[in-house]
Amino acid sequence: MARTINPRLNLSALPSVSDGGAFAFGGCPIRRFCVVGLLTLILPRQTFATQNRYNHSLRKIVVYEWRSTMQHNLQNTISLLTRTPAALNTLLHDLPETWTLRNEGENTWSAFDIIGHLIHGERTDWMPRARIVLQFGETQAFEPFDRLGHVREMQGKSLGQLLDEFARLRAENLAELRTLNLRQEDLERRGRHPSLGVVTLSALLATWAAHDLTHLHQISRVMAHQYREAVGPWSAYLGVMQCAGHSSP
Ligand code: NI
Repeated sequence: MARTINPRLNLSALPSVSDGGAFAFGGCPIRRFCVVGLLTLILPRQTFATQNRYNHSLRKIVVYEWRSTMQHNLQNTISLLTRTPAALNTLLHDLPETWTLRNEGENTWSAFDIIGHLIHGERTDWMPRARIVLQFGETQAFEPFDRLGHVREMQGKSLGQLLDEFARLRAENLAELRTLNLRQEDLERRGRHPSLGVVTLSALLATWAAHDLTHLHQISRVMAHQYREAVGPWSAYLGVMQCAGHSSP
């Protein structure tokens, strides 16, 4: 039977994760106490076996950080795309409208607008374009995306209805994507974007996932903006308050 050890003893032997700032054990004794205390609560009786697994996971994190980016992987894309509706629902459903209907000023979007935009993308962008690539290749350009299409999607609907609609459309699209059983040679097929020119199906699907993340990022920024004055001088320490702008829709 593996001997019980104190998890605190091995933390100092870990690779340079603590130097990367994620845990920051070094600088602040209060924070160090809190982090170690939290770990002690979470991991009350670590064994060598579990400790080794824990260290192995941290080593993997360090290795991932060394790599700049990952190649497109369809299963990883689907994993991300599957989670976005629930993430948005958890954050936004029944949240007071003062969070969800406010924007960053004239001609900017609220969280409500952004969900409408994501719905419009499910209807007109990702899978319709994937179908065009598979059917016509480069010979038929995609329809230009309507960046104001969300206005029609939102009319007369509550945020709860929009979140439900987004979840339903996303589930339908992912069911269709899985049914296609795309192979590597399919992912390398090329289509024609009306302004970017030739693009691959792989890049289109990777963009679908990154587009979710860009709008999660935007929602975070729009909502944080509402407390720009409320946080007072702390705004200088909040990265979300320093973000200069969002990519085009
Ligand atoms: Ni967008």
